[in-house]
Amino acid sequence: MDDLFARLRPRTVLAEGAVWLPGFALPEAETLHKAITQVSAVTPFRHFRTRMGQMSAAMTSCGACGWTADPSGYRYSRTDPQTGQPWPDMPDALRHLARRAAAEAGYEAFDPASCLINRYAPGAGMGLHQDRDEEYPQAPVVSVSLGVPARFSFGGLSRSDPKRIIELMDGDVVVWGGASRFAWHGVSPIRETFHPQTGAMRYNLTFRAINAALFRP
Ligand SMILES: O=C(O)CCC(=O)C(=O)O
Repeated sequence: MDDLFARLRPRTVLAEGAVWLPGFALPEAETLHKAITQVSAVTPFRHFRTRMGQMSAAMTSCGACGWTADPSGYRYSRTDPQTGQPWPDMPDALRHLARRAAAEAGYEAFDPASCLINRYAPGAGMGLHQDRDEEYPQAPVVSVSLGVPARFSFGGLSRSDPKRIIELMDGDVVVWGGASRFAWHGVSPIRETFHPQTGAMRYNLTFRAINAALFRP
């Protein structure tokens, strides 16, 4: 049955430098859920408020720095503005998974400095955007999906470029770097459905290498 599923959802190149690895993280799902629980017990999920309004996905981070947002902009910081403490270390299981996925997609040297954890309740999504805050274009973004499915749009370097729309399932990984590092992408509002481990929620882990000169206290 698993083999059939893998054959129906094969490894897929989405664009030059961008690879979709269906089910890649599934064997580690249990460990990943534990890691999310541990991290969020120390640095709770929160909805950042930006110039555009409150983000619908709740977020937290682990690693040497974490992504934060407020009405003045977006940045990576060494400490969580909510707790005033450094972000928790990135659990080894997360780092290893990200490195293995990057290598599988052709990025052997990837070493993530940060893991952003997004939690989507039904109706939450993420508008089309590019990941530009890292200033480390040589490293890819590694994105791991857990829980209920999501419709993911992946386009080109211009906002108006045609988009590939794929259904990301529990355990799927997408890696984008090289010619696709600044591809526009987004997540449609999550539909009301159920997953045995996450209930109605979807979690997404995005791993990134970041120019350390940018870290703010
Ligand atoms: O949730 C996802 O699949 C993508 C998340 C994302 O685009 C981001 O964190 O920048």
